[in-house]
Amino acid sequence: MKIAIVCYPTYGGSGIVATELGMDLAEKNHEIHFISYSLPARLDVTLPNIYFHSVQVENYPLFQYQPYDVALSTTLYEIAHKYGLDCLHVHYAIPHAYASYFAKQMLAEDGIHLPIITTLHGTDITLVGRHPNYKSAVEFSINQSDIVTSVSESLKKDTYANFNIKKNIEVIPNFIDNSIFVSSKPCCRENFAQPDEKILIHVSNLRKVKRVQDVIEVFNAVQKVVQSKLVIIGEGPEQEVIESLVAKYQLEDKVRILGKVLNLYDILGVADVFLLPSEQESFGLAALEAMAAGIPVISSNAGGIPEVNIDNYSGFTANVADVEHMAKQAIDLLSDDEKLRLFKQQAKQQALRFDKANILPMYENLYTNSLK
Ligand code: GMT
Repeated sequence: MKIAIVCYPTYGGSGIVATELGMDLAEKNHEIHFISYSLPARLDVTLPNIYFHSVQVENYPLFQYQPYDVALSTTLYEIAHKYGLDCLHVHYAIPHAYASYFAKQMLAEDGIHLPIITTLHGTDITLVGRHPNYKSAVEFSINQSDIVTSVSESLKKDTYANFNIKKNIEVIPNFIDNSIFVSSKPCCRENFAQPDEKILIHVSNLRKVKRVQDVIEVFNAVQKVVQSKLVIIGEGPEQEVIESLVAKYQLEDKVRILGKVLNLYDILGVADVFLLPSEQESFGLAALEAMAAGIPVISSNAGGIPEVNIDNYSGFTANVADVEHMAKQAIDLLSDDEKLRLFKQQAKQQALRFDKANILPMYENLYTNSLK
């Protein structure tokens, strides 16, 4: 099939899921057209069956805000004409579902039917999407999509609770290619910790919703009992919060902030515990990636996280902001090597449930159904 995928190109989870999905579909001989304002971070455009089309927005002085939605619907309209697309899969409702509705209407004027599949990812529903400035347009464009999916049961529930949705929402969880972790060799443990130290890790875009202050609070409590180091991967607006807490607790020698890294999966492999204390999280792709690398997750129980991280199996969950409980869970786990070994195995087992071999056919079915 000829499928266009619209996504954010940045390091966020929705862009990663869209990119991995497109590359896997291309490997299965579908023709995949990625459409975004710049090249998606993980996209390998040298692979067969992959095309990338950038959305160009002219900088016109009259506009205080450049109309990206208009440029996106124009690009979609043109690509659909030029390549004879079978369907369009948009990731993150704002503004992708909205722009695709207008592309669909323009194509309908030319006698072309282009089915739209919208995948809801998280804050497009739980945070930004329900803001009064966006809500009506988000609700409208979800209802106008031919097929709607969400990445967790929790997000599906939130969507029905926050919007007047007249469509069935199908849950298709995010996925991971576990085979990558079978052969990958953890790199450079010695660069992060002494052999007798444990390593805790956090990966995110360091936004408020991630509660990075809790990452430091938990680590501060853990390092008083268990010899350990903390590695933080990612960039974002809350970096200053991290830095000031690190200074407050004098943890400069024990915390490394690496920024965005290219070899995330190799670095994940050196860690013993992954921390994800988020305030909201529709799924928690970063936790799934950690589990696939054999790292147990200590997380909050927000949103869809408990669908991914099973309490007392692949790791532990606690109430949002309960740093004391999270620290205790981490200390218990890191102080018992036998238990840690078992939880590492169980984390890997749990990640297998989300293997791409199980999830990809669900999307392929949707595409086929969208043609009916
Ligand atoms: O919704 C966001 O905050 C952005 C989005 C992204 O692009 O990173 O993250 C969401 O989608 C991911 C992929 O489906 C999920 O793993 C994240 O849990 C989700 N983030 C939130 O719900 C906060």
